[in-house]
Amino acid sequence: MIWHRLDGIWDFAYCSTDEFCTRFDSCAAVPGCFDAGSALFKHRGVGWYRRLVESSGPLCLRLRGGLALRVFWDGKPVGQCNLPYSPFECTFDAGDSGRHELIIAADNRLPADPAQQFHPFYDFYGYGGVYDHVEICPLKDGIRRVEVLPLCCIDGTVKIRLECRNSSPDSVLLSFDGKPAERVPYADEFECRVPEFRLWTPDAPHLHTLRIDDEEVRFGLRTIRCEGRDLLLNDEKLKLVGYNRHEAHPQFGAATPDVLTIEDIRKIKSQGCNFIRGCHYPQKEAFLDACDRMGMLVWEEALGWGNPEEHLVCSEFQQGQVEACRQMVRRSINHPSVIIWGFLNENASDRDSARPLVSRLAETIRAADSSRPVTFASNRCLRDCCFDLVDIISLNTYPGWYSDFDGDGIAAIRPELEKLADQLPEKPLLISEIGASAIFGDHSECRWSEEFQARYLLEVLDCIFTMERYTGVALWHYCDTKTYVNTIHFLGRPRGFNNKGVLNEYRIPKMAWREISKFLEEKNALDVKQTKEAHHEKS
Ligand code: ADA
Repeated sequence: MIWHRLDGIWDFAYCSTDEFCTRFDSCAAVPGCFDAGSALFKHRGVGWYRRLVESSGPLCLRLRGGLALRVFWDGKPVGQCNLPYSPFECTFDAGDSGRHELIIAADNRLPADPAQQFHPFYDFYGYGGVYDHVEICPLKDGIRRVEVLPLCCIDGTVKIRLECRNSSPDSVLLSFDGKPAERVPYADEFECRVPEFRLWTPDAPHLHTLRIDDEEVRFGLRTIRCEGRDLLLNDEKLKLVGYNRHEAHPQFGAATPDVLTIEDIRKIKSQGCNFIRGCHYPQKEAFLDACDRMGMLVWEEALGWGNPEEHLVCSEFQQGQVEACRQMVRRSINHPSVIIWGFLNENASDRDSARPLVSRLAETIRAADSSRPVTFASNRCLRDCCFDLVDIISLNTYPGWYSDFDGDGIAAIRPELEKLADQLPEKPLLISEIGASAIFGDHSECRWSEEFQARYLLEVLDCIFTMERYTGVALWHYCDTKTYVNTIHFLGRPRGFNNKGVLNEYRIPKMAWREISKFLEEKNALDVKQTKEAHHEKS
C-alpha cells in the first residue's frame, strides 16, 4: 500500500465542548499538539483540524493522537479512537473523485471514569492533538498486509502471514530484496527461507525487504527468546543497558519532530547503550523505523500507569486494554528492534483481582505474535502475584530515592538489588525503572543535585554489570518530562516535571549523562580487550 502524508498547516478551531465545529478561525500544524503551544497552553477541550483531500473510492486513513480522536469525511463521522497514543486506522468510502473535507477532532478532556484509558494521576502529560503523521491510502483488492516473523536465526526461516482485501488470489508473486520474483500458491500463513540472509543485530542491523504482489515490507531477521534466566538474541545471551524514554518535548508535546526523535536515539546509542523502553505507550512509527536502522533494542508497551484494582476489574477498561494491545502488535510486528511487548505499567499486580486482565493481555499479545517475550513493569516486586503469567520479570524500583531517608540513599541500592535477585523466580530479570531526580544546574551535592543523581546511577550500573542475575536495566529516565502537578505528584515534581532525566527537557546533559558516558566507554573498552585476549588464547 502506498501511503500519502497529509502533514502541513491545517485549518483549526478550538472548542471547550465537543459540538461539531463549522467555523475554522485559525490554523495549526499536523502533526502537532494544540495545548503545547502558547495560545492554548494547558487548555482542555477539543481541537478541530480541517483540510481538503483529493481522493475517491475505498480509503484507509491512519493516525495516532490524543486523547480521543474522531474523524469526519465530508461532515460524516467515519472513525473514532478512544485509545490515546494507539496507532489507529479507519477505512471508509471516500466517494466520487474530487476534493473532500477531512476533519479530525482531538479531545484532551479527562473525564474521571475508570473506563478511561488516560488519567491525570499518570506521571506524564496527556496532550491534545495529532501526535503523528496523518496518512491515507486508496484500498485495492488483493494483498493488503504482510507480516514477517523470524523463526530461525540459523537457516533464515521466517513465517509469513498475509491478509487480503475482499477475495484472496490463487497465487502471488514473492520476491526478497529485489531479486527475481517467484510465483507461489496463496496461503494465509506459510514458512520459507530468506535467500542469502543476514542477521539483524544491534551492531549490524541488516534489513531485508519482502515484496508480495504490490505490497512491500521491510523486516530484520533475528530471534529473541527466554531460556531459564536468560534472554537470548539470535541464541546469544543479552545484557540490556539503556533508558526509559517518553516521546515528549516542552515545545512540541507528544508530537515531536522526527529529527528530534532520531537525535535522541543516536545519542543513546553512541553513549554505548543498546536498549530503550518506550514508556508508557506505543511509540511513533518513525521511532521504531530509526531503531530498526540504528540497531537499538526496544520494549514497546501499551498505555497504562499505576492502574488500581478499580480499573483492572472494569469491563470497559479491560476491553480498551485488549484492543490497545492488539493495535500495538499489529502496527509494530515487523519491526526487528521491538524485542519485548509490555503493558499496564505498575498495575495493582499484587492483587488476585489483577490476574484475569494481566493474563488476558499476555494471551492477546501471544495470540497475535508468539515470537517475542511478554512482560509488564511491576512496582510490587516481592509482593507481585502475576509474574507466572509473563515471560520476563520486570521491576520498577527506586531504593534510596523513595526510601532510606535517614541514610545516604545510595547505600540502599545494592542490598535491594541483591535481595530481589535472590528471591524472584527463575525467569529473565530486568530492572525496568530505577533512578533519582536532579534539578538541572543544582550542584549542592545533596539529594536533587546533579552530583547525587550521577553517583546514584553509577552505583546502579555497577550493580547491574556485576550481578549476573540481571538481564539488564532501563534507567529512569532519558530526559526530564512534563507531568501534572496538582495531583498526587505535587510534592515530588518541582517545575511540573518529572526531573529524573539525565538530560533536561531540552536535551542538555546533566552530570549523570557525562559520568555514564565515561563508565560505558571504559566498560566497552574493557570488553573489547577481553574478547581480543580470549581470541588470542584460543588461536
Ligand atoms: C514509576 C513510573 C514512572 C515514574 C516513576 C517516578 O515507576 O512508572 O512513570 O512516575 O515512577 O519517577 O517515580
